[in-house]
Amino acid sequence: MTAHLSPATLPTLPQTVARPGYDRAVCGIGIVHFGPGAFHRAHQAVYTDDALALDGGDWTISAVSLKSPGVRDALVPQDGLYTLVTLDRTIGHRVIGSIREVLCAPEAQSHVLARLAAPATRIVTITVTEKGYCLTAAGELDTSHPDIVHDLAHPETPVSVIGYVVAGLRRRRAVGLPPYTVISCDNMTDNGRRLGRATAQYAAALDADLGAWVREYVAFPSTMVDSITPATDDALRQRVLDATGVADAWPIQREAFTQWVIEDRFCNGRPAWDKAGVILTTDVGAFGRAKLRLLNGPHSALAYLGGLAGAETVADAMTTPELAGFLERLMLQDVLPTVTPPAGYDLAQYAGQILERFRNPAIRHLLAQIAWDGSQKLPYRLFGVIEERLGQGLSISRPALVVAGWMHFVRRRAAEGAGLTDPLAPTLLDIGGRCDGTAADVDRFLALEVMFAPALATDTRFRAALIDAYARLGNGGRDAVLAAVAAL
Ligand code: CS2
Repeated sequence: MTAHLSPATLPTLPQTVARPGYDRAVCGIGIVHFGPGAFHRAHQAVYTDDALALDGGDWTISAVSLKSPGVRDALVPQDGLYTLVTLDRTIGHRVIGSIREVLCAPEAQSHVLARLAAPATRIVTITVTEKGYCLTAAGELDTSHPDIVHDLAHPETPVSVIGYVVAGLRRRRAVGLPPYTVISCDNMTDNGRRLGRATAQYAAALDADLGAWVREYVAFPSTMVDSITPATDDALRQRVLDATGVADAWPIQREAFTQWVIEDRFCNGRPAWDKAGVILTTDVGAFGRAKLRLLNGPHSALAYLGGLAGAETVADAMTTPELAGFLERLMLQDVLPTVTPPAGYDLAQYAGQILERFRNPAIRHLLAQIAWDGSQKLPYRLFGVIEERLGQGLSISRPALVVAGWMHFVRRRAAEGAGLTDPLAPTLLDIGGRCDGTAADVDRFLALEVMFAPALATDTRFRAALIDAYARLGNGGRDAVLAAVAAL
């Protein structure tokens, strides 16, 4: 019979499998994490695992899913343990122990709120993806978002992450406890500032004094997070079973490269993340913009243009010379000049390293995964580049081709009757269904106010570049797309 990963089977693992270097039983919970998907378990939980091994402390994690019970069901029987596989020239296997509690919020609401209000909780970290923050295109709290409408009416039984964060802060303030630091680990420009502003707006809508207290006492450091983390698949589960001899219900895979930069602003202590390789700095914005524009933007470019051209994974797309050439030109000629390098950074080298990471043959990173939530991702990844280039009177043909690629992608999904993973899916599929391949399609998309802020949507140069790019992509089929990327 197959043995399963658990504290009892840890000692039976082969020596080649690293395991927690600290006594899990004595390290209390100090962090509540919302959104324990693959990225959290590949990234923050791993840095915390390292920090616990190096420095100890009560900094283990209570991992809270806001919707689905899947992670809880997989990890509770394993006492929170899971295997991390790093895929590079050599393959690494390691069991991570920093998650000590796994909750599914809708089924454990009072437990989650009590955990947030506990004196020992000193940090809340968040990976809920761009859409989970309920922000408008202008970056304000979207008070018409159904989850926010719900939470403002029922603040003690929230459903949104901001609702939970504030419900916990409110309880702490009521009993005179200090707040926790709240750390967004999602791919958004100035993520801490945006989250801080939206949280204070929400708190003030409930109670003006609470809003003022949040503004004054709660720290929302901005972060830059980076590690390519393809979704878990059956091949990974089998790989883990073969390498460790035990079955893991939800192992995680990622590249060996990892980076976490955090603005050094905490209001209630922190683990020894610095000893674990986290960069603590006063200027995280430069790191964030460099990464969003040079890694995530090009990733989305491959997702839409590569996907239309029939490639399945990032590495596959990178073996198509037309796509790889376009990507390199996009990064070096269009994006790079808009990025101010963080101190000590050589941007050309950074871009080269990213291209190398995209080529990693050990990783099967599905373009379909990156294509999710385009309406949420593209503004952070690409629109800043476009706006700055327009501001300087520079060409935006290549970035516009990526946005037009997304439009063709939506159109194709609608035509095929296939679904879309995007919070705007119903609207997008409706637009896609009405597309007829003419310039009018571009206007249909540009009318999406939640995605295109007015200044951009009404910029005639942007519209003209999109119409040109949309036409260059023809019917959106492989030949047309490869010809279009090769020509730019
Ligand atoms: C990707 C990111 O899925 C996506 O949209 O661009 O998840 C990317 O792999 C990570 O940000 C890398 O750090």
